[in-house]
Amino acid sequence: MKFLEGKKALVLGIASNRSIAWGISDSLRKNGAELAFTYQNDKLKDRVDKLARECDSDIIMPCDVSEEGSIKNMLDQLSKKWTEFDIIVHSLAFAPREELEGNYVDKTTKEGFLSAHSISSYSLLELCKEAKPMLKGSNPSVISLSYLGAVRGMPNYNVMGVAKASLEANVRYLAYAMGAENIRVNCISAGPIKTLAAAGISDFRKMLDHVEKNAPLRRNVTIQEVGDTASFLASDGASGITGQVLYVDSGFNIIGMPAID
Ligand code: 0WD
Repeated sequence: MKFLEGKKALVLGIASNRSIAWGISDSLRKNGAELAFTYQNDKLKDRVDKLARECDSDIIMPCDVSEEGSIKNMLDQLSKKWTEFDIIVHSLAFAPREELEGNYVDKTTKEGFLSAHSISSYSLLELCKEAKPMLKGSNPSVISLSYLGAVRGMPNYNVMGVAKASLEANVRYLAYAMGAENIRVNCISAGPIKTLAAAGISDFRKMLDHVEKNAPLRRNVTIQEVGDTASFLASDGASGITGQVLYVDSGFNIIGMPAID
């Protein structure tokens, strides 16, 4: 028996087959989970539909977390197919592109700050709040995605780093608040991976090169590796783990200085 057999997972944040959410979906499916998907807008609908079919799923629903009521509407729609489910994958974030380069102080606006926090962090709370009555099963698991910029100063990551710090604190408070109902909440802090969202970060190529040269494993990670870690966190094997930030980054977060050649 596959270790996620009998579990149902809702996945938010697929934009392409390079998305981290796709690596996670592929792994969850291979390990036996049934899947449902959301797409942010009509432009992405066909692409998400095609990827859903690759996972034997015909449940795809619109959800733009920045729109009032969108999460609730999506869950109402889902409840017609599933009365209960086990896993939420929250793999989405946003900050205005022009604020993801240059000096944090000069570039950040109040509007950009608020939208980055609302879409990248608050949406996880709203999702948990609305989905809680449906999150049942042996060991329900909520998984989000963070980045090292939450806890370290980074060039260009700017307001997104501050929003990720909020997300990581949000994960701890959600874990604390929902633990009594046996709902676990964790996030994976992934190393840099070339996706559509990453393309919006200035000098992203240089970040990939830097990790490849300096991380203990001397390479970047893949969406498959992040996916397999998410499958573990979603499984009964991780039933004692909640409120954690788990690094899948070739060990980059532990280094104290760059490699000396
Ligand atoms: O290096 C990377 N790629 C890393 C990404 C390293 C560490 C963490 N992450 C995080 C991201 O910050 C994000 O939280 O992983 C998560 C997934 O990001 P991704 O897979 O790199 O990016 P992508 O394939 O672009 O998917 C994210 C999608 C959006 O795509 P675009 O390209 O439009 O930004 O998030 C979705 C959207 O489809 N999204 C939304 N979904 C619903 N409502 C919204 C929204 N308002 N905004 C963005």
